[in-house]
Order: sequence, then structure tokens, then C-alpha cells
Amino acid sequence: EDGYDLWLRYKPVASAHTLPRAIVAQGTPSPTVSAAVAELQRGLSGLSGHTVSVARNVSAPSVVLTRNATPDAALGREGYAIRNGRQNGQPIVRIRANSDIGLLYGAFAYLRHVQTGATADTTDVPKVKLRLLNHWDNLDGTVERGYAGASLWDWWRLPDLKDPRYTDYARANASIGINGTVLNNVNAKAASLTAPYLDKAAVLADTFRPYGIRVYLSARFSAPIELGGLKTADPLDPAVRAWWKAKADEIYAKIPDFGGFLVKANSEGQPGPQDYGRTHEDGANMLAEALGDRGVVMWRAFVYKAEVADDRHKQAYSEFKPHDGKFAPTVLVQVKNGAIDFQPREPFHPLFGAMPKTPLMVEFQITKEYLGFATHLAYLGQYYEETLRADTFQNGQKGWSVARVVEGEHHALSGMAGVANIGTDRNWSGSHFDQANWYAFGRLAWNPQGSARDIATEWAKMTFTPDPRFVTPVVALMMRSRETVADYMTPLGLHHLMDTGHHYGPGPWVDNLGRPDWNPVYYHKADANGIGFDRTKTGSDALSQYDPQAQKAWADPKTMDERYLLWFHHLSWDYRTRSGRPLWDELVLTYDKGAKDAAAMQQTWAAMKPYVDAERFEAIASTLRIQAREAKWWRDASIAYFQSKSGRPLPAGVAAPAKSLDYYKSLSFPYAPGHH
Ligand code: BDP
Repeated sequence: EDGYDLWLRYKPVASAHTLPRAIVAQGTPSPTVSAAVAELQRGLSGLSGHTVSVARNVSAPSVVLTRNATPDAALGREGYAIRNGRQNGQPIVRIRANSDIGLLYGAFAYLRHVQTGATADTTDVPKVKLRLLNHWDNLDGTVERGYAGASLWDWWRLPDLKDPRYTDYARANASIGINGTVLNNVNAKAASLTAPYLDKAAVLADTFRPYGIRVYLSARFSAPIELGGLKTADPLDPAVRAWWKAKADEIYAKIPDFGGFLVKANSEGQPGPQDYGRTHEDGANMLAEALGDRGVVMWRAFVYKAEVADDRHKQAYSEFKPHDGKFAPTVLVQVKNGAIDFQPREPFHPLFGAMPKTPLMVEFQITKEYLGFATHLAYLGQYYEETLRADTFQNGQKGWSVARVVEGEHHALSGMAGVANIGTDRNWSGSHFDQANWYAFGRLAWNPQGSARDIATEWAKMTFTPDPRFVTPVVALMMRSRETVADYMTPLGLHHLMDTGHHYGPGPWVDNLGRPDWNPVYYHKADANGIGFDRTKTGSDALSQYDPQAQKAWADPKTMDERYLLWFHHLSWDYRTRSGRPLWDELVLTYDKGAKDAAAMQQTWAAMKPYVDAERFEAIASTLRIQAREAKWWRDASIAYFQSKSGRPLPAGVAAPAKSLDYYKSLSFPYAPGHH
């Protein structure tokens, strides 16, 4: 097994003899219903170990797909109900929905239930409307921050070559409820909007359509200049507006269900409305006007300028909050989970809860740019859950979790985006366990209140085996894994300590980059006296961007969750932590624990050998070996560096770093993937 089949392996289950023998689809056939029937046939045949047939009528135990003649409001457009019952004297499982896509989702859910041992009747409806992958894929086939091979999109051979892998991609996404995909990098090339590339994108859209997946594109704001020969891309210029309108019409002629545009503007050198003295809403609303009610604009809030003020943490909030309520109804503002940049741990972004009049999407990173790429195991379901459950106290009210803000109860639109970790590697995600992050993202986009542990359990059962001797220890390992990475990379709320460019190894000493807020020293501020970024009133005061009640969680170092300590506070090395130990000792011990826990993951995995095929067992064992070695590297390099600042001895019993600080500084990774 090479991992290609993901969680859709369909190996025989213990309940094989009880499974339906036939599939009956009632009503008018459609490509989506055919996809549902094909998946059920493939799935049930595999799970039961005998061929399951497709029938017109119920004359054997069957799965029956029924599209409601009159819509059932409780099921919405994409929901489904699964009911056990009887028909013609036979036991049946009826999947009901208002739409064909609801039937497909119901089919996947039923197959999941069979594999995870859930048999009860269920009704399920997605809580978020736009559940999107964002591919940071370049037209030259490379993937920005991609660690799973090249881009899946073969732009060179498209539109002629319809790689069967595109269908498997769509199946996998539909199985977890993802309903849209942005094909190209947010650092976009205008060429993706030219006729030849639109023809290629149209073939992908045709392939994905039966699976309920719409295609979207990242739009380069200056395209009217680069492609249209205009002198400006000023969003208030009538010629610019006309250009975008014509472009949108051209796209819809080729892709009738085109989803819309994702835009990174005025961030990290990308063009945008501010180049013309205009605002974010001027830019976003112009694109919304061009698309009309045919599609949406997802305008990213990941912005920061070179002439950064005191704290990059504050910029997105300062730039966007004043514009709440000014965006067109088809614009969503897409906000990263935290205010800096996908660090191993970040407090939730202060914009959540601060823009009640605007639909806010949350953007998570599935690809692990700052968590050890595809070589370190970190289950992100636990990370996403942590963010989604945080209370923003929107409008000063308790109970406004990030999940609830994203679900957007007062808005017509809602959305969640995940920066994809998918590429041409046979296992799709670069490592077997990274498939779980794709899976968890989809499941949480469907239901942001879902449980990361339950999701990990489902995934482990389907991807490996339902045997509890495997599932229990592996789920426990997954649930701890992100914390372990945070412990050996960025303990106690430290952040952005990664080395220049690739963001893989440690570089806490880096202080020579063009902008202060690219340097790790800017974020940890360690010196002989102490460490941490003061974001309280005595410092940058970023904390004041949160609702006063949310602030309480982080305002007092004595009572707060210490996993965020140095994110908000600069403290002396002697500061007494909750454990009673001085901060210096606590920091060193956390690094040490992270490295030890990473090493221990290998033992847990070694005991799983009887339950896993040899190919995947070995592949995982080898990445855990790399992780243990590199966790030690992180620990040693970080302790060596911070000790050069604190000048203090290591706590009793803690081993000194294996090599000198200069040695760690001298290491470099010129060929690290994903950085171009
Ligand atoms: C950072 C990445 C960079 C992306 C940027 C973004 O390092 O490659 O272009 O985010 O989200 O995390 O736009």
C-alpha cells in the first residue's frame, strides 16, 4: 500500500456479511448520482468482499438513493438523511437529500459509517457554505510551500490530457465535503486569466463538477495592465472596471459555475488598490461588481507593509476593522487563523469577533510550512479545533467562538479555506499522516464545532484499521503531536524562530533580513534580562485589539495559559512560572520535553507493526526517525542560542547541546522544498 487510496481503501470489515447487496438509485440519472452509485458500488464491494450490484428495484438488501420530490427544509441544499428501514420485505438503508450532491455526500457518509462502526440513523447538513482548498500552485508546476511533490495540475498537457488523478482528487474532496478549489497561488500570475489557461481550468471544472466542486482562481490585481494593456489597475477607473467585467464574462462563458476570485492585495509586494490610493473595499467591490451574483470575492486580510509600525500583529486589524460593513454582499474577508503567520501556535486572529457586519472566512494552513513540512508528524485537527473553539466575545457577548463567527449566522455567505498539502506524490500529501490534516480540514469545514479527536479516530480507522489496539494509541499520538512540535520549536508562546526562507530548521539568531519583522530576534527579544514580546499596554498593545473579555485570558501572566506566555509578555529569566520554576528553567525543560516526546513517538509507532502493512509502516517509521533527529537539533540549537543570551546554567539533569552555537548557525538547507 502506497497511500494513494487515502481513507477510501474499502478493505473488508467485520460486519461484511450484514452489508447491502445492491444499490438502487431512484429518479432521474445525473453525473452526480452516477458518481454516488459508483462510489457505493466500489465501497460496498470492497467492504463486503463480494460484488455489489446496481438494481432498478429493491429485491435484496439495498442502499436506496432518493431525491426528495418536495424539498425538506431541514436538509438544505447539501445535507442528507440516512435511515434504516424496510422495503419490499428487504432491509434497506435509505439516503435522502434535496439535491444530487446531497445524495453523494450521504453516500460517502454511509461508507464512512460502515468503516467506523456507526449504524444509527443520521441527518447532517454542512454549517459552512464555502469549504475550499487553496492551492498555492504555480503555473510552472512548482508549489509554494508544497512538500508533496509537484502541482497536480498539468498545465502543459491540459486541456487535452484529463489525468484520472483529477477524478480521484475530486472523490477524496467530496468524501469530506469540500466544495471548491482555488487552483493557483495567491501570489498569482496574470497569465492564469488568459484564454489558454481558462480553457485548461475549464477541463478541471468539468471533471470536478459531478463531485460538487467549483473552481476558483486567484486574481492578480494588476491584470488589467499586464493583460489588458491599460495604464492603470485603479479600481475606480471605468476602463479597469470594464476590463474586469469583460474578463468575468469570458470566464463564465467557459466555466458556467465558476466560483469567483481569491485576492492577495497589498501584501508582501503584491499589487492592490492601495497602489492607487484606494481601499481594500474599493478593490474587492469592483471585482464583486464584475462577477455579479455569479460568484464571490474572497479578499485576504493577510497584509503587512514594509514601513511596519511597532508590531506586525496589529496591521490587519487596523487596516480592515474600520471597513466593516463597507464590503459588497458577495465579498468575504479571508483571515488567517492567527495574526502573524501559521505559527505552531497562535492565539486567534483579533479580526474574528471584530467585524460583525462582514462574513469572515478562516484560512488555515494544511501544508505545514512552519511545523516541519511533511517530515514531522503534527496532527492539525487539534490545532484547528483550538482556534475554532476560542471565544472572541463578539459584541461583548460570551459564546461567540471563532467557529460561530465563521459559520456566519447573520450572513448569507460563510466559508473556510485550507492551504492545500496536496501534490503529485503517490500518497498525495508527502507523508501518510499528513493526509489526516487534509481530512480534518474538510470535516471541520463541514462542521466547525466538530471534535478533532473524533475526526482523528475516523481517519485512523479508515486509513489503517478499526482495530482498537491500533486506533487508541495512534489517536493519542496524533492528539499530542502538534503540542510536541510546538514544544521543540516554539515553546511557551515563542514564534517565528525558523531559519530564513525555508522556515524549516531553527534560526532564533537571525537578525540580518531586510525588514525587522522578518527576523526571529524581532519576535523573541531575548537578552541578558529576559525574553518575549510585550503586547500589553507597556508594549505594542496588540492585546487591546481583542474584546476586553477575551483579553482577560492573556492579560495576566500569572493566571494565563502559559502556552501563550511569551506571545503577549516580555518577562525576566527569573520570572516564576506556574510550576514554581524560573522561566529560564521552564523554557529549557519544555524544549527538552519536546525532543524527548518526539523520540518517544518512534516507540509508539514500533508497537503498531502488527496492524499496518509493511510499506506504510516503514515509510512512517523513517519520517519519525527524521523528526526525532531534527527535534533534537531544534532543542540543541535553541538552548545553545538562548543560553548565549541568558548566560544561565542548564537546570539539573538536562543534557547540554551536542554542539556549539556556531555549529548550529553554520547549518543551511539550500535545497529545502517549497521555497522558490
Ligand atoms: C506565508 C508564506 C508565503 C505566502 C504568504 C501568504 O511564507 O509563501 O505567500 O504566507 O499567505 O506564510 O500570502
